[in-house]
Amino acid sequence: MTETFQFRLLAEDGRARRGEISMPRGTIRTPAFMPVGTAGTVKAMYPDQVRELGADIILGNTYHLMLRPGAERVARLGGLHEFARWPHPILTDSGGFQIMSLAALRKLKESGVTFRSHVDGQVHELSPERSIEIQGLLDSDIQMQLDECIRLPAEREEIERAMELSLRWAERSAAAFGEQPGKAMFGIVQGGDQPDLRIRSAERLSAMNLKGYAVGGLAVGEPQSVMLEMLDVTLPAMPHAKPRYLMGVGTPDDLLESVRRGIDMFDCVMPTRAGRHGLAYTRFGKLNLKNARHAEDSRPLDEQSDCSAARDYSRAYLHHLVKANEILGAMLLTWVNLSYYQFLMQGIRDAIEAGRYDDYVASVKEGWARGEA
Ligand code: PRF
Repeated sequence: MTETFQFRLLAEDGRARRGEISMPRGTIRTPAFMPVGTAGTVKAMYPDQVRELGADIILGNTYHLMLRPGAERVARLGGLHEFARWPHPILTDSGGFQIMSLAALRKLKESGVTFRSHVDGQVHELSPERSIEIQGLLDSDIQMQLDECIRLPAEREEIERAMELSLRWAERSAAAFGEQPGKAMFGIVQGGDQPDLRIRSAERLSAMNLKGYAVGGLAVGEPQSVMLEMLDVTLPAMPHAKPRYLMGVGTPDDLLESVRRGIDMFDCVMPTRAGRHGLAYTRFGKLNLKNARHAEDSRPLDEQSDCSAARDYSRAYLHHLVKANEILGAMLLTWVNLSYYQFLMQGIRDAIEAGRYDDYVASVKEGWARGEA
């Protein structure tokens, strides 16, 4: 641990990177997967359990926490780490993306965005400055600039307008954040599926000399091939010596392919949300526990897993819990999925260090293709 935010590259294999972010609340081993704790909880998991699986950092959301219980209230209660009993690093998203997907009556202006809360219908305003203020009240370790993310497909003019607005908001967010040695504010590259806009966004953000950079506006309706092409053109235009975070991604295959192209950090609701919907991710691929073929299957999901939920409970029992809508079903499958995601990240980090990343990816995909034992 260090007094200041620092990123070190420890090993590289092709474009894949193995690194370490050090900050006062802890060290983040990269490539890292950040479980999503939207409302101050990684749904269906105890904080200690999340930590034990190997998560060095979790994600929180400005949008949800500003509406409920309110940023000022969290600050009065000692900040988000104390409130949620997670003493390790927290990254918070800035709110723009969640407003676009959840809030009603959104109005976007140069100054910021006005919206109606999905909780109680109250009208709120979020500007780049207010977003950074809220993230500060939460005491977030890695804060994100306010940006505008456009769903794909979209017109080039619309993508360009949102990208340019996001660049101006990056300047304002950076000014509001100021100098905070133990924390970081990341800029967000936008530009949709337009290579030249992606490069322009990456270069203009790079010139702002921020502590880290995210790639936003992907996994928003385009095929995986387009997302990977955008990473191919965007990442070389981003600073080599700073962390690179791909927002809201993705499937296990997305993680493998994005790390191959130089991504260091991810967050996604996929393992937690899928767990609450009866889906399990394992070394053998994705399984739907709702399926009747599991009803009398006494085998566990993966008898060799380090995760008790994957090793010690039968598929028949998990099937029953999911069918009966029991809380324990969501808990066990969320545990299985986060365990698999962290297992995958550990494998990724080890393989890069050993200079065997391509072999590792091939062997993981072979396991998925072979299916269950
Ligand atoms: N911007 C922000 N948060 C995000 C995204 C974005 O573009 C995405 C897109 N995949 C997920 N979360 N601020």
